[in-house]
Amino acid sequence: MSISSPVAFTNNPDELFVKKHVKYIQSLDTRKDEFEYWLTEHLRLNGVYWGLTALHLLNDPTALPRDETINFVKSCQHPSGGFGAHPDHDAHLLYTLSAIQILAMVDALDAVDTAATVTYVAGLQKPSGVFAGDEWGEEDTRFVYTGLQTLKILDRLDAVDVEKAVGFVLACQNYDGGFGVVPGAESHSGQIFTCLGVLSLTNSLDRLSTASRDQLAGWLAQRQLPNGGLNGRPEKLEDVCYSWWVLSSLAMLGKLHWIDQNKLVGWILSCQDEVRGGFADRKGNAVDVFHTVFALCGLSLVGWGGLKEVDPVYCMPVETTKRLFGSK
Ligand code: GRG
Repeated sequence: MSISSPVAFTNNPDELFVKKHVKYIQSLDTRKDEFEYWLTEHLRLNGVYWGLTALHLLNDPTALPRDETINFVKSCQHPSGGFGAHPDHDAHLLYTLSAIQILAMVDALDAVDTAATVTYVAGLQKPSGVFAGDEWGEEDTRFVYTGLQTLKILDRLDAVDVEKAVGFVLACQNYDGGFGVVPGAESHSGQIFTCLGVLSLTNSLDRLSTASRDQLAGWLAQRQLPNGGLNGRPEKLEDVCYSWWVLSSLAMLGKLHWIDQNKLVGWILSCQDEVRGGFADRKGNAVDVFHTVFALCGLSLVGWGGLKEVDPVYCMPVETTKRLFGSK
């Protein structure tokens, strides 16, 4: 999905420390003598996806070595077809999507057994249409999105019951227009992203009425706080990652201009580490790759000059989704 915001947005390129962000991401895999590196092993494959997406948006897609990246992804695949976060970790849908997204970005989907991946993902759909995250059974809208996006990239949505999956997502919509993890659960912008993502990638957004889409966009616009930052739900603190979950949702609804983009950009930029690179959840806190990618995705969605365009449905560069799905 390509987004053009009706708000003309101008930026000063010097305010975004592009080279420092690239260096920060490259440094992440060289910190094997640090305790924190080993504490985050359970997120390694997600971390590679976040870092690689950020590097694509920063116009430096080869800053991570392609062959090593592919070999690492391969080493995380189980005979079941699913992927773990690290070799010898259990398979889970969250890592399986990251693996397939990484391979899609480096154009190497044929490096792994994708037929087995389709069988793994399809086996996690339940009679209600929801997906479980793994064999242990936690079920919610995050896994409907991760399952369906994985299959969409592999061009195998036919392997599951898409109508039932869409029905489950629609049943998660609340009286305030938002969506939660399961029917009746509190609206949260992270879940709104996953639900709108499912509706978008299955071409079902029109299953929401115009009034309901407007109500939802209004709820999302209210996530902007006086300092310009966005929170994930009412009465909560702002966090840079909502520059993705909220903005991508508004983009899917065609309502990016319902927030003050200049104010948001100023707030996102204040969360950079100007010395080491990377973004924190809030100004002055420690940076990490999760907040770094979603800060850059937010800047990309509002059209920050010099960044590559991100696809609000797939959270990958538009260059990749165009190659996969053709221009929309
Ligand atoms: C491909 C981008 C992409 C995602 C894959 C896993 C997933 C699909 C989506 C997750 C959506 C989600 C639930 C995002 C929210 C993450 C987050 C910051 C949760 C924090 O929740 P709380 O309750 O924070 O700790 P608040 O801000 O509500 O206090």
